[in-house]
Amino acid sequence: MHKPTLYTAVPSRGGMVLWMLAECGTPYDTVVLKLGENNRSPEYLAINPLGKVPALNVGSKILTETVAIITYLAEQFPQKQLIPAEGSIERGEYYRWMCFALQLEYGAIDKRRGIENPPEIRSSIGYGDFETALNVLRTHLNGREFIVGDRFSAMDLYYSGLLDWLNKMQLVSADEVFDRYTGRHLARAAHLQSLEQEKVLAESV
Ligand SMILES: N[C@@H](CCC(=O)N[C@@H](CS)C(=O)NCC(=O)O)C(=O)O
Repeated sequence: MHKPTLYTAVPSRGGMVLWMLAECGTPYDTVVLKLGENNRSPEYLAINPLGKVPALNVGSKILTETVAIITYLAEQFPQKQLIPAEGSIERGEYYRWMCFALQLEYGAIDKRRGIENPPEIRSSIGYGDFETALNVLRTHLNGREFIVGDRFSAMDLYYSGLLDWLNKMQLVSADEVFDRYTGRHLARAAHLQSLEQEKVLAESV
């Protein structure tokens, strides 16, 4: 793979990509933006027209959307086994939980805005209602180490990052199942390494 360049900000979802790059053990360059200052510059809008981070320049193309970036990276480094085998049912489950994560994320934002979905909206909006969706995840993770299959994948990385964020935003209260799940994965060496890298990047801007 072409040496990628990560456009990020600290703190931001870019932290998850730093973690993933550390899991892959691949060299990369970084460009650190200051949100609200230079992420809407014409130069950056040419990279991501939404003016958001993270974005990953992989040479011929730019990738955006954190979960797409980490999934792409997982596929680039098959020897790291960070995504279930192509064509396996576990890969299907990986996609299931990938789509579910995005629903949950927007359910959380709705909750943060104090939006309670009335029944007619619940029946058409993908996540239904936030608490029920969260409970589906909790029930799935109860007694499991990994969200799919029997080894750590990029989807565990994404859910650990998402649940950690929901916890910090106080959108999920202290919970034994989530705490055990995220605690295990956030303690991974690659995550700790990415936190150190984030500190360095924060000081560079
Ligand atoms: N769907 C995108 C969301 C990206 C996003 O919202 N990034 C935030 C930081 S975590 C951002 O760049 N905000 C700055 C802005 O919108 O001005 C992803 O998953 O990567």
